[in-house]
Amino acid sequence: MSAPTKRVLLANPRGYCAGVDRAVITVEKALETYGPPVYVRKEIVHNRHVVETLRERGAIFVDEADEVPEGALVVFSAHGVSPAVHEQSAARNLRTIDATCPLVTKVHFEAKRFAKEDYDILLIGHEGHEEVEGTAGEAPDHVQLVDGPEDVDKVVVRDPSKVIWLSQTTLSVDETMERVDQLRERFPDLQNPPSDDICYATSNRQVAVKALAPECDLVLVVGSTNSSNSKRLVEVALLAGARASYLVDYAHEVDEAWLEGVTTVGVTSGASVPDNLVMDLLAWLAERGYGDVEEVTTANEKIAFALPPELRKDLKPAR
Ligand code: 2E7
Ligand code: F3S
Repeated sequence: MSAPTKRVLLANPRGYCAGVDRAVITVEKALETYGPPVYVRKEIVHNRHVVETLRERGAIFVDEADEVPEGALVVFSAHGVSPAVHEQSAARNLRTIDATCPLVTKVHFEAKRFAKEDYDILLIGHEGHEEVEGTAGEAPDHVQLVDGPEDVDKVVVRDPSKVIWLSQTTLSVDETMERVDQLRERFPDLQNPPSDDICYATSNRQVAVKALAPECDLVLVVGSTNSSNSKRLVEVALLAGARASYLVDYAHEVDEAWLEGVTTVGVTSGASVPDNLVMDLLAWLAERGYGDVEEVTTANEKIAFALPPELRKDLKPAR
């Protein structure tokens, strides 16, 4: 009997979202326009390769604004910052460019609006993640973080008829809905956000990996270990029926033992991952007999965001 044909199912959409594209171009254009050094508070996006490449071009990554020399230029990462960070930066006379994704800014507005209306805000998200710190920082007196299922019982609200949930943009859609159901059992009047906080890119990448996972013996997700949305893709793939799934930054991190007995390999990547890393992985797989690649398309993304206005005003017009 002949061996079954080895193949790759390649998820589409995968990789860069509009917010990442905008944030990475922001740092590149800031370097071109003002010259190095350009300071960046936190990783501009959670991808090792992107950060290392920008560092080589003259970006200096710092953890906090107080590490930036007085008067220097700093870019805020795509994950957003709290008002306290804006204040710290103003106190040090920093020139700032805010690369916060507009879809995160939208969640910040929601937090501010519902805090002003004196709601208790239940923010579903991962403790310690920069995005959650930024959003919660908009209304620290009104926001309670709900991370795992065990946090639901710990929530204390002042008025159960005035409670709303908001979320981090990069969560598992299904897990978040489970958490909302659990919260609603405790607070039947719990209000939904005015629009989805989990962004289009997060949910589209999860839909795509779900579509291919049941056919896969192995799903490889390209992404970094600190990338929330990339990690979610591994979990979603496993829950959708992939027999195994792993996160790798680079093709060379794939363990050849993972391919033993594998006919179909699914491939996708997180929203912070440049597609050349996926192409490298496809080449690596082709060298091992997985040269037949079929794309599984579940959405056609066309969204793009304008660059931050504070950068745009200094850009030379394109000829
Ligand atoms: C900004 C936001 O950089 P990432 O890997 O970030 P996560 O939040 O998934 O760790 O991906 C792009 C991105 C996603 N969300 C950037 Cl708020
Ligand atoms: Fe924005 Fe979603 Fe990307 S929040 S940075 S579009 S993953």
